[in-house]
Amino acid sequence: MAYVGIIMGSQSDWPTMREAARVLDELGVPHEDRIVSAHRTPDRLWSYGKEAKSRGIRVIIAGAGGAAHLPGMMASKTPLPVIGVPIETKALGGVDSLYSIVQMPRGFPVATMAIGAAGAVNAALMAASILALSDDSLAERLEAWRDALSASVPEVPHD
Ligand code: RP5
Repeated sequence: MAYVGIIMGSQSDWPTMREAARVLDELGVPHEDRIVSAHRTPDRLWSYGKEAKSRGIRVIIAGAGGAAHLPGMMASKTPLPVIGVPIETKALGGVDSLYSIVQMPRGFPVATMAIGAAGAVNAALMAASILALSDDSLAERLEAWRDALSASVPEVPHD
């Protein structure tokens, strides 16, 4: 059963959102990956939001670009924590996505990450850290992942 739902507004978001999927795979966190567009498939958004919790999903990662309404609409529809990933855009560099996702009205939060691939990776780590609160084995794997990243950073720069 998937614990994390990775959703995105378009197939074109997958190269970014796949980074979240990759990190969840590394951490052994089961996830499902779906295209759910706030504008093009609103009925799919509605039913996904209505059913995610009862299907066993615990955290939703939502990536969208431009007029990026998917994370916010999903936060309105589900009590689950929603982590938003602003997709980088050609026209405005992803600032449009960032502002669309981050400026939620009070009452319906979206935990908004950085623009692009860094945001997708961090969304996966944030989802994992939420799940790790009630999963000691995952907490250990997450700590090891972080330690490995720290160990990979050289102390001295090289040419
Ligand atoms: C948004 O529109 C999607 O999240 C995507 O980032 C953007 C462009 O979508 P495509 O025109 O590439 O399908 O809904």
